[in-house]
Amino acid sequence: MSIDKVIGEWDGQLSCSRYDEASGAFFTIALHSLRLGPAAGGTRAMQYVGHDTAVDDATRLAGAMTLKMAIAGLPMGGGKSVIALPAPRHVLTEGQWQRILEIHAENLRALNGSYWTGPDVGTASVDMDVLHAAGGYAFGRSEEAGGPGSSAPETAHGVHVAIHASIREAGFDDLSGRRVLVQGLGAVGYDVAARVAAEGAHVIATDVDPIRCERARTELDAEIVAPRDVLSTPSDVFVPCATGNVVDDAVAGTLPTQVVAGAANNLLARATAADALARRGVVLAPDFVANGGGAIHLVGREVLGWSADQVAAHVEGIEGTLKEVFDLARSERISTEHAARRLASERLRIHV
Ligand code: HCI
Repeated sequence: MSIDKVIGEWDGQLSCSRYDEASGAFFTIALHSLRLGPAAGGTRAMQYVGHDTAVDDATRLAGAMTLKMAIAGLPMGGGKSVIALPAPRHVLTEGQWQRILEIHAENLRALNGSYWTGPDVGTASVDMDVLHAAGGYAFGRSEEAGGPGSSAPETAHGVHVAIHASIREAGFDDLSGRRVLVQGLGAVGYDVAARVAAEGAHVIATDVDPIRCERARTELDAEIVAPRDVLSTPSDVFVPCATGNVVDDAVAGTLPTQVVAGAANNLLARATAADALARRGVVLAPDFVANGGGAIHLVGREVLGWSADQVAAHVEGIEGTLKEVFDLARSERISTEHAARRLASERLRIHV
C-alpha cells in the first residue's frame, strides 16, 4: 500500500514509518484501532520488494489484529510492525540486528504504550527480551526473562480446536483416515501436524525447508508434496500455516478440499474468495478466529494475569465462537468470513 492507498483505502487510526540509514532498515508501525484498548500485534522482520509493500503488509495485518482481538473478547486494539530488512535475517550480523532492535525499541518508546508488540515472522521471544529491556512495549518475552514465552503452542492449540469445529460443520466427526494437508511446518504448523497425526489423520505436508519436511516424514509418517503442488493436492482438511494471500478468487473456485482451517494471517487475498469457497460448500474457519490462540496467550498472560490453564480454557472457546460464526453464516446465507467480521464489528460497533 502506497501512502496514496493509506489515504484512499485504509481505515486505520495511525501509520508511521522511519528509515534508518545506518542499518538500511525501513520501519513501519500501523495502529489500526485503539477502540478496545492499546493496539497490539507482532513485529514482522523480513525483506520486502519495496517500502510500499512493507506499509501494505503492516496496515493489512494491523486490521486483522483488530478483528482478532475483538472476536476473542480481548481488551486490545489491532496493530502491527513491519521491519523491511536490507538483507535476509540470517545474513545480518548480530551487530546489525541489535542496531535494528535498538531503533525499533526507540519507536516503541515514542508510541508510549499505545502500541504493544510481540513475536511474528522473523522475530522471537529473545528479541522481545531485548525490546523490553530497552523500554519498548513488548509481549512474549522468554520464560527466562520473566515472560510467558512463545505463543506458538497456544496458536497450534487454537488451530486444532478450529479444525475440529470445522470438520463437524462439514459433517464428519473425527480425523481418522482423513487427509490433512499442512502448508508450512514452522513452530505452529508442525505442532498442528503432530496433533492431527496422533488422531489417526493421514498428514500431507509441505515446506520450503527440506529439513522440516524430512522430520515430518520420519516422525509423523507424513506424505510430502512440493510447495508448488499444494493448491492442487486433494485433501479433506487444508491447514495453511505459512504466508498469507494464499487463497484468491481463482484458487477458491478450485481448491480440492472440504475444510480450510489454519494459522496463516490474511489467508484470503480478498474477502470475496470466501464467497467462492462458500458457494462450493467448503467450510472456512476465518483466519482471525482460528489463529487467535497466540493473542489469547499473550494478552491473557501479560495483561489479564491469566494462568496457563485459564489461557488454555479461553483457547478452547474458539470452538464456541466458530459455532456462532457457522450458525450466522448458515442462517443469513453469507460466507463465514463475512459472518465473523459481522460478529467482530458488533463488538467494535463499527461498520466493516
Ligand atoms: C498474532 O496473533 O498474529 C500475534 C499475537 C500478538 C498479540 C499481541 C501482541 C503481539 C502479538
